[in-house]
Amino acid sequence: MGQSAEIAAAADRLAKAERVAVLTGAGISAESGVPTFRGPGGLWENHRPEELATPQAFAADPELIWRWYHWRRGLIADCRPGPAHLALARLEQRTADFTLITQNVDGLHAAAGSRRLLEIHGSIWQVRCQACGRQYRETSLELPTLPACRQCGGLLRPAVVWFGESLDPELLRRALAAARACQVMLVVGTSAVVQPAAGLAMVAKEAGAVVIEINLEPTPHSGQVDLSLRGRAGRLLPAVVDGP
Ligand code: BJW
Ligand code: ZN
Repeated sequence: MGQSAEIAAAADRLAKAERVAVLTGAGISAESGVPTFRGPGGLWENHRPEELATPQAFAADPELIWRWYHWRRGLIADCRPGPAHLALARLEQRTADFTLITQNVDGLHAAAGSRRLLEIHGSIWQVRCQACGRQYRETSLELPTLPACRQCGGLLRPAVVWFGESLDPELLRRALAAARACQVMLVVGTSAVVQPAAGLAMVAKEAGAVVIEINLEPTPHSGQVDLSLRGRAGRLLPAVVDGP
């Protein structure tokens, strides 16, 4: 099948589905200017995400980790949702049962208008106090390198999920339920190596859903899904959502 036939097949499946789940990763925000984690340009000052995104790294050197997050918050603050984010917001409007599961912490899906949204790795715009546990939204780009809790002065951390930490059990429960119940799952812009997120696509597949992948590169999922579309999310997703 050529790519235009694949796009038409994907669009047809999606148009007929009443229950749709979507799993997104950093690739969907790449065209908005948000750096991905893996692949070209995905490194930060020669550190790998597996070295930075851990509670151990934060405990050992909170300044290093906060510098990474301050840098990313500054970049993301200038980014706007792209055509792929907007296509998912349109898809939500017309789909009776819809769940958007994102691994992204950038907030661009909400900015595009998505509401039935599960941010399973948290948000870069939320902080949590290490001392009193309070969590709140903090969007200032003028924070000190080591920001302190408004309430108790304790050390804040980004309210995101690091390696070795559990996902919010309620969000994970809802994500798994959506994966089990959907007729079509779209998997967009994720390298599909981080668990449990990546496993959601196979949960959907095993429960009988048609799984459609959109990615610039092949992933561990590519051989197992029903359709694997190779290219930019900003081009392919609007075509799949609105029809070619
Ligand atoms: C485009 C594009 C364009 C680019 N268009 N496409 C089972 C087996 C083995 C290990 C584990 C397991 N279960 C749990 C683990 C441990 C671990 C894990 O998965 N490790 C693996 C790496 C081996 N998981 C965890 O620790 C999770 N916690 C957990 O499971 O708790 C219970 C438990 C703990 C310990 C042991 C067992 C159980 C938590 C994972 C948290 C991940 N956190 C991060 C950081 C979030 C905060 C932050 O942002 O700072 O989440 S890591 C980072 O990776 C971030 C992302 O959400 C995540 C996924 O990355 P993503 O989105 O896929 O991005 P990339 O960059 O990898 O890929 C981009 C893709 O886009 C590429 O494919 C490009 O081709 C594509 N692309 N441009 C289309 N224009
Ligand atoms: Zn506090």
